[in-house]
Amino acid sequence: MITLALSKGRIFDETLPLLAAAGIEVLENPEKSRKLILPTNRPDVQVVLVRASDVPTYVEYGGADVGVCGKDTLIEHEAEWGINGLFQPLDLQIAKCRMSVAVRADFDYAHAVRQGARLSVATKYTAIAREFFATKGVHVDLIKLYGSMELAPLTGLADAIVDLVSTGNTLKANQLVEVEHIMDISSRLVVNQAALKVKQSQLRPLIQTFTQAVAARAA
Ligand code: PRT
Ligand code: MG
Repeated sequence: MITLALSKGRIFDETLPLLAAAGIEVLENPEKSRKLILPTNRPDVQVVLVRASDVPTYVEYGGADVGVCGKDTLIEHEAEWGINGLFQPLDLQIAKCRMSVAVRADFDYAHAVRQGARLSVATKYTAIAREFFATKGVHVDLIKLYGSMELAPLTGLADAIVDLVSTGNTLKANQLVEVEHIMDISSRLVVNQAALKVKQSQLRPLIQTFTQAVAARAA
């Protein structure tokens, strides 16, 4: 049996076409079903639904053999726990977005940086934010949040946020503007290294088919 860890929402939705390319069809809709283990048309493949930030943990400790998660999640997981026994063979080029710094439209970020001001920055992505501002030589007080980062500058909780942006609509709707592009983000295939050895005959062809499907889409 191969167990694939996915999170509901965009990662699940955007992984489906890649699974289809490998002849794998998930037999239940996670938005409708309450099941956490979803069968597929292949008796030897099942999908487990976990929180996006739990995907690396599941795969690392063998609760799943493979998984799909954002580079943002992988960087934060690695900063907190290290990455042990996780093989990352492939950038799937799905769930694309960018990690950015945003502030209120009336906040002069460039001026604050020039002045060497100390910035308060609210984010779920503390490792990425810490590294980015340290490299830039800007002193920051990081405030850890678990969601709705956009609210922080509006309520005076923080001067800036570090968050993911795709269309930019959420920022716009909250009168925030992007002032730094930290990095581009997409989702990766992650594989348990021990499973890769033990289940080689099942996992290698899967990785190969995914690789071909990603290349075919890019062409
Ligand atoms: O929601 P939960 O706390 O369980 O976890 P999660 O938010 O990490 O999971 P999920 O499913 O929301 O996101 C999974 C992965 O999708 C992330 O780790 C990213 O790699 C990727 N991804 C791609 C995004 C976005 N695009 C994205 N736009 N993740 C989140 N967003 C959010 C962003 O945080 C902001 O609130 O969407 C909002 C901005 O979107 P726009 O289109 O208005 O700019
Ligand atoms: Mg989310």
